[in-house]
Amino acid sequence: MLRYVVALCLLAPSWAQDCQVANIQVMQDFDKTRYTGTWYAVGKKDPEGLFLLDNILATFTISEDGQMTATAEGRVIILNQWELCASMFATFMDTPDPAKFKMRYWGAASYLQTGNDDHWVIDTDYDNYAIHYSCRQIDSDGTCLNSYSFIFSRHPTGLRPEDQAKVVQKKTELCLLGKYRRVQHTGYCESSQSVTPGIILGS
Ligand code: DAO
Repeated sequence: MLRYVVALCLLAPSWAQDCQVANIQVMQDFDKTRYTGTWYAVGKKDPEGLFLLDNILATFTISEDGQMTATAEGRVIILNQWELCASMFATFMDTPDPAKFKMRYWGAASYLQTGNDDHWVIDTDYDNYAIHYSCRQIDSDGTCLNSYSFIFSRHPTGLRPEDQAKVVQKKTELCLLGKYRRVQHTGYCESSQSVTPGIILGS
């Protein structure tokens, strides 16, 4: 019996890191009410054709019907040259797993990105850090071909030192260690307006 327990323990880490999307462990007993409020993206693994660059924050709320919604903002460059602060909106459809949502998102202006993505909460302590993951395309071998992931913090200055190890562990389990970049908060979206390209062109 002991032999089987030892063998299982040895196998567990490789199972957790087999990079199969179907085997990704999400937050247990996720409580979306405790997730509400503002989260600052302090790290990001970009998808193909990235959209949000930096100064990214998302504010989650629960509407009266219990559905989670969010507003988000971030610096973007559209049409390869127009830099602006994008205001985005998102609604989240519940699924049987409380940490897995189907997200629909769109921009305040028609030239911003729209889409439907998974929104999985991998881990959070609700008060300091949260790790988000979305796979846009699963490969024939079950791994993810095109994923993105936000490391969120309640603090715009970044993660607390005591949360770093947990986040590194989760990045590893997602098979994304080394693929994240730091997301800066420079106040761009506070000082700039969400101007339309037409206005930029006319100025
Ligand atoms: O930046 O490349 C990218 C992908 C971002 C998808 C847009 C998300 C907009 C809404 C986010 C709400 C909560 C995370």
